[in-house]
Amino acid sequence: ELNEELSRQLDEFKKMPALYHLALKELENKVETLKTEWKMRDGYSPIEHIKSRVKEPKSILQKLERKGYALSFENIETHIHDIAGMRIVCAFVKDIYRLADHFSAREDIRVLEIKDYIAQPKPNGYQSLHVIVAVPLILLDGTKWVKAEIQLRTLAMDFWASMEHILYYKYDKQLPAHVADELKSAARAADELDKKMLRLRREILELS
Ligand code: 0O2
Repeated sequence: ELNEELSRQLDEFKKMPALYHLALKELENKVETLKTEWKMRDGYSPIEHIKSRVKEPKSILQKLERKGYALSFENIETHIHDIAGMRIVCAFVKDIYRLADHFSAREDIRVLEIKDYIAQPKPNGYQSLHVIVAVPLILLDGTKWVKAEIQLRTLAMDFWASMEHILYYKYDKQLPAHVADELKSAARAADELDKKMLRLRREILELS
């Protein structure tokens, strides 16, 4: 019986990367369509760029352990939301919320959870809107809704998060206090830059 369960779990593990890749492709296609449509209609798209990735098995297992769950296929599916991950970088903060609202209104995307680290940045200064979604994959046995995490950020937020990622890993997860303070102040500077660009945009629009 144990062997049967083990072999079922192994089968599920083997299928996993392909399913998440396919779900990401479906999601990419939806977002590309939006981007093109926006460009045709308004002359510009609020989506600057898109990046997606499937989480490495090693990182999935590390995250599961960090969260305190036993290793099983069910625990991975239930508790790890970002196996399929997409990052959408936008020009302005309001574009981020516009996109999130659009996702919520669609029938071919289920919004499961929204974590608003823009309204409430993380203690280290991290800002992004995380939208956990499920997208339908039509398989031979029927429709399977596959989870994905969409991180929506402005260019300034993305710049900060990318730099923080580099610096954080360089210090092997132990940041000296003054570096952490400087990083937080850099996050505030990024936020100021976003606000300044928004003010400039308003002025420019008023000119035309
Ligand atoms: P990687 O290597 O980027 O994939 P939970 O809400 O606890 O169930 P989770 O997934 O821990 O789940 O939540 P959270 O906080 O929404 O973070 C998910 C992802 O957001 C992270 O994935 C990062 O990609 C990004 N992120 C969150 N906080 C920070 C931060 O302080 N700095 C940077 N640069 N990115 C951050 P991973 O798996 O941690 O990492």
